[in-house]
Amino acid sequence: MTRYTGLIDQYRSRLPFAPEVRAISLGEGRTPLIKLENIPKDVGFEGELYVKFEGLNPTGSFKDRGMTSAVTQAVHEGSRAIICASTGNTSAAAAAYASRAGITAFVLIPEGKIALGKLAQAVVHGAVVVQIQGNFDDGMRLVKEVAETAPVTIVNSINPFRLQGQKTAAFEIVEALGRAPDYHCLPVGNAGNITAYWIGYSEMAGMETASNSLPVELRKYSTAAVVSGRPKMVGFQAAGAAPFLRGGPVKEPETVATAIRIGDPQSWNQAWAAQKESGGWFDECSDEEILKTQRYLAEKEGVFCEPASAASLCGALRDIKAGKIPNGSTVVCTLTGNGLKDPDIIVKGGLQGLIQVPAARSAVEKALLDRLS
Ligand code: AN7
Repeated sequence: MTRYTGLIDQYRSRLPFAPEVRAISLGEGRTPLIKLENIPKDVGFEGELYVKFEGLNPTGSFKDRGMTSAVTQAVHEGSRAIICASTGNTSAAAAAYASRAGITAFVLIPEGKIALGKLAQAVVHGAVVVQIQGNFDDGMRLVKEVAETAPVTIVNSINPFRLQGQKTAAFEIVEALGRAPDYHCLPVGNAGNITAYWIGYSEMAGMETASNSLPVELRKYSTAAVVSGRPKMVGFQAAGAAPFLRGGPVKEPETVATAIRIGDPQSWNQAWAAQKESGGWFDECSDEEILKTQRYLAEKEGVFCEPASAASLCGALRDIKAGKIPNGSTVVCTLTGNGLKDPDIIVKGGLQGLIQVPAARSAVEKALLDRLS
């Protein structure tokens, strides 16, 4: 047995890091690919339906994959500070990896629109938290402006090292299945993750993609084929924040899934390339559908993801029912973040199953028996 030390050590030969580059890691990656059992039966699906549960990364989201590589590179280049705009998860990861590296994290977050757990994470790890009176897109614009002069490294997904780390999720899926799935479904906000998976799947198949944002001269790593074939990439957006469905930026994005409350995705071209090259599509889910799917997954399978993450399964199940994803297919949905980050959303939706009784044996027994009959 060797101790798992994170995805850079695991996949260094397939990443743009020389052997001597010290990895800044919290043991991210190696998340479970859970095969759903009850939901496929419930909807009459005879294929294989998996969720890649990225909520089990160290800070509770897939951002840790991108942050280990972005911070590793920043430290390697001698940077003393990183900066990002965030709807919450990027800032949580940036804060944690910066503290691990002993550098400063500046995070710009939209006031009042991030899940409380994520805000707590940024604070507890000692990031400098700047709440702006604007949304993520405003924050992203400001980060780019400030970084022109200030000595800080941007760790949003416009930093190509972010996507390099995130592509490893596709590696893990291919290794687990022994092949690429037929369909891969993701929630889409800033569109970095769908781009990263497509880069990862393409490299596993030894194929080129126009989605790769890493400058060619930095691609000193193996892209040797491991399997043949790539999945169709399917991206789901929240209906109130769906620029890929509207054909251009959305000025005032609004959704309960605050993680993907983004109107002007930075990886616009790369995500379109992934969709076109793979033969996939974009679609949207209403807030109501998203929250329903979040609960359905939690109740039926024991997996608690955050609202934005549920968009992938929400759309996949709709496309399965419609036959757009044929019965018998192998489908993977990425659950990007952990439901524990945002307990408010569940409490607001109503605490079904909560019974109040006096502290007496008879009352508790009656409550049990009523529900077993
Ligand atoms: C749970 O944290 O953009 O399409 O600033 O937190 O790669 O942006 C978060 C995005 C999906 C969308 N699910 O991924 C941020 C941020 C969750 C997320 C997305 C995010 P991208």
